Amino acid sequence: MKKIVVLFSIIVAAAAFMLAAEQKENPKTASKETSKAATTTEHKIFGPTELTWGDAPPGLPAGGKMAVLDGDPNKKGSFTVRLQAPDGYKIAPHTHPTAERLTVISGTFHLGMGEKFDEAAGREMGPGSFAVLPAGMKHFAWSTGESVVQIDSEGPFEIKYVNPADDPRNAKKQ
Ligand SMILES: [Cu+2]
Repeated sequence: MKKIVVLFSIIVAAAAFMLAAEQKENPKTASKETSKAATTTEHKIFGPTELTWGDAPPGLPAGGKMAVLDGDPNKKGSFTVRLQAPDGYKIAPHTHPTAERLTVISGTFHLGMGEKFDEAAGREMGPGSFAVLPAGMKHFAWSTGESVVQIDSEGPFEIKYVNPADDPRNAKKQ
């Protein structure tokens, strides 16, 4: 009986030692992972006021703000961003090479399918509304009042306008 107790405590001690060693190693591997980004390795919690907002990427119309919550939309791998769209913000018909998942956080966002911008063909999406758009599906969107939409997708983020004249990147070149 005594032998079993001794053996058991040795096992427990060894396990505790191994756990401690692993915990010591972890911060190193975590920082290595974040430097090459793209994969989710970090635990993060953000309150709605703790996001860092910047201008939306040049492929989206001016006036939009974007916050990166997870991943890096410029790199390969999953990412989560939020887009803050001012009143009247319009994104002309376009496609993405990967599926896009949209969740409305606040305000009223509208989404329509097809290659022609047509408000009558759009669907109003209030807070809590969700949409998934398969890769390559033509769609357009607009905002009435200021809205915030969360986008979950796979990077690198790309947007291809049905009509190249709608691409704000082309307008900048002229
Ligand atoms: Cu889109």
